[in-house]
Amino acid sequence: MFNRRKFLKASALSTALLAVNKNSFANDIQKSTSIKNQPIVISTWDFGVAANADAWKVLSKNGRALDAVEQGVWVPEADETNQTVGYGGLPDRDGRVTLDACIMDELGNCGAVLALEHIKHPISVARKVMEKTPHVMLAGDGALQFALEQGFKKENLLTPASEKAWKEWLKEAKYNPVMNIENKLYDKAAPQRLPGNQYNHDTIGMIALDAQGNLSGACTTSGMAYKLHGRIGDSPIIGAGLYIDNEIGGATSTGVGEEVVRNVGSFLVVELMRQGYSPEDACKEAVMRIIRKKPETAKNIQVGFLALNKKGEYGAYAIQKGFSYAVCDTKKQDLVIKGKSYY
Ligand code: SD4
Repeated sequence: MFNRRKFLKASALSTALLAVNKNSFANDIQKSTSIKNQPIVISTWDFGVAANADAWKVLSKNGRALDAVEQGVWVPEADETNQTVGYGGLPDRDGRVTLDACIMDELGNCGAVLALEHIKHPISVARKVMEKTPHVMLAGDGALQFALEQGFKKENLLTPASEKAWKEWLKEAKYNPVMNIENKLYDKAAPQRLPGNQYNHDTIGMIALDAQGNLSGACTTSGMAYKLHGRIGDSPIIGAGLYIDNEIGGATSTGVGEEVVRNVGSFLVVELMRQGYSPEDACKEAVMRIIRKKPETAKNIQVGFLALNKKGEYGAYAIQKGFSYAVCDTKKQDLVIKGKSYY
């Protein structure tokens, strides 16, 4: 029979245990941060290597993690051969390149732009939203107007290669937004994204820990190719595509954003690390939530999480095989790791 006193005693005990766990993790962190911090930067996909290298230029000079992540993700944003981030990104179904990005610092400040057009570096506009306005997010025309007021240049972001791919798609115009070619199902749907093309991957999410022991993160993407105009994924949503808590760690995601938003994925990963999960286990549990809720959907989509904790430990987990991430620290500058996956 249900015994209220026993129940209260048991829940008080588990709260106490939780408090002990939490404190021991906090103590561990304190110990590790009292040692001089080793900077580290991690980011999604193989193209993260080049992005990390630029972030490292900041971190290796004792620079701030926030500057490192902004500078790092500029690399894929400016790379026209990368058709999933920034300039050269594949357009929406109306042929418009709309970009999503967000940034978060060690103080919990954050900024984001949603469906921003014509600006090559949406991450820097997101940073301006964070630093120059009392707001967190600006969308569409308002985001563009703000960017122009801040001195950003208006550019055409649709490159001939992306325009050609879109026109190919228009022939059938089948509304089957494609993402993550490592899932074979998408090879047929997106023949321009064939394996072997090192730039055929998606969003860049980057997290850095600087020599002062502070964390920051950035996430930037052109989103789903041929999406409905105005569709927003997880990438510019704080808590979904990116989350940083300077006491615990940071997380970011890539893949089908709708499932990440439904589960507030990156926030979940950070909260699991707060409970004592390792970065990889936290990412795995966040992936398992998606799989448990929608096992049939999950079979055919990719979602990957990547996390870094305050001690500089990192890990990742994805639904499908093929998710990779790049790591750069004092020991190795161009490490690419294949993330573990459920399938
Ligand atoms: C989105 N999560 O727009 C992004 C796209 C992505 O790997 O990350 N693809 O839903």
